[in-house]
Amino acid sequence: MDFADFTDTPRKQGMLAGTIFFMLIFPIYFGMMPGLVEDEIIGGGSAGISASWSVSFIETEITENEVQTLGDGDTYDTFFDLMTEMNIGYVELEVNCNDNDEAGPGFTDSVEGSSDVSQVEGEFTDQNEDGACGGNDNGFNMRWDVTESYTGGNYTASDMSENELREIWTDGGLGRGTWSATITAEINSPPSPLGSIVDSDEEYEIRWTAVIYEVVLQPIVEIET
Ligand SMILES: [Ca+2]
Ligand SMILES: [Ca+2]
Repeated sequence: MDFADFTDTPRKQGMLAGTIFFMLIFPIYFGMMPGLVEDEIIGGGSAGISASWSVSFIETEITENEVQTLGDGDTYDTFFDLMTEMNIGYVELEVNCNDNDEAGPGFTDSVEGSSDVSQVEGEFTDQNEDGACGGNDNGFNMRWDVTESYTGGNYTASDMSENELREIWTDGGLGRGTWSATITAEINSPPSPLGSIVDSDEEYEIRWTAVIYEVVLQPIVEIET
């Protein structure tokens, strides 16, 4: 049997071409495989390769709402137990109130709040806020970034590896625990000619929100032509 026996029909020529193709391709394929497999195991993807990435975030909110009616000088302690397997972007406390118990302006109720982050994992700074219950200002907001500089906005990262990006977009396990704050009501009432009290209390809506996220990294492939 000589070489002509392999090539004397178009079918045999095709088979021979296919055989040569795989003889060339397989060593290249299997030569690359260990590297690809290693990256998958160590870094969850192409760990060492710097490239451009589209960075985006899939967000979910964990919320807790309550409404408390407080009289002048009353205080109320609110608690938010936060536990999640996902990354925490930030935690926010909003206290809203809208005093419409008087006809005119001048006796608007207000609220003060001070946080207690001592039962939360990490070094967070306590905040003090206050706000009137009317006008442009209904109540107050407090916010703590758990992942540094978290906005949730999409962007393009250049010359970064996947691992470098995943190190940026992590909360480091912080922010878990019990967030809490004490709010104090201030009620203002106009003097009534009949001696009765026009306004004696206010309704305060307390809303805790934790924005948690999963980071989505997509390589941007540029094909040079
Ligand atoms: Ca009032
Ligand atoms: Ca009121």
